[in-house]
Amino acid sequence: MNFLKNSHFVACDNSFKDSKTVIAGLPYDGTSSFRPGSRFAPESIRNYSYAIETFSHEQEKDLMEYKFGDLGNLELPLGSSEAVLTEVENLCSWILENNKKAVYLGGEHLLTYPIIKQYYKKYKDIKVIYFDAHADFREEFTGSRLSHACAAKLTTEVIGDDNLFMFGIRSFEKNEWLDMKKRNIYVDHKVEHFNEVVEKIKGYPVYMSLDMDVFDPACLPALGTPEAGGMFYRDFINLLPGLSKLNIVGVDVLEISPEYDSQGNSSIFAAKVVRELLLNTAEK
Ligand SMILES: [Mn+2]
Repeated sequence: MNFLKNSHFVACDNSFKDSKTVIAGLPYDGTSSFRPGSRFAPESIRNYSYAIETFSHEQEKDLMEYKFGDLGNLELPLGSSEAVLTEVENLCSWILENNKKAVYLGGEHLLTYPIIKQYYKKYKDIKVIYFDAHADFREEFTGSRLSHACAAKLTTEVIGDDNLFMFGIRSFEKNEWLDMKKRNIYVDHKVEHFNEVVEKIKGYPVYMSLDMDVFDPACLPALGTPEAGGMFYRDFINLLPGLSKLNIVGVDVLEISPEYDSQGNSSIFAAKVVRELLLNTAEK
């Protein structure tokens, strides 16, 4: 495994050994179906992290008070999805063996699949909370099952239908809709119901997959596949008390395409979300 490192997320400057939670960039967008470029997001989010405070008044915690590290970007054999997924599995396995929590910065949503495969090896009772605008439940997309359009379906193949909890989904292809209904997949458009799920899954190891297109393109326009009708920043902040009751063992933040970010708003928005998630999972 090789890492390319130009900078680190603000205040995440501890060594891997000393860190309790590590950031890892996964610069892959090989199956993006509309506006590629999420491979550039990890570096962009890091750069913009210097424009925000390390302190969150929402959680009354400061990044400086904890041991966070940033591995940089995993060097990936771009061009081959299979080879990329193997590298991501190797990275994830190594982080888990060392008992670290991780915040993965993508990159596209297919990356969740190899990550979940490794988490499932370690935690057989893992639950996944999946925030997205899109169902990602296609059987295949343009001839391949290894596509970001199939990420949620691939996740259920690893953890089972009952262990996936999807929020914010507002875009379904007809067959996805029918398949998800038939299989009784948990899908809720109302994040207000999030706390009911929290009560159900607290005590279990939980992985959080956050496709940033769950947010409304009005506040976060630089996305691979923007979709009207999404969450706003305040909706996310309202999730934090629930999240802090959960045993979050890993997080991914995906699908920002910074080439469309002419004002930098989307990366700075994402940097603030990452700060809150790091602090939410922080242990001293
Ligand atoms: Mn999506």
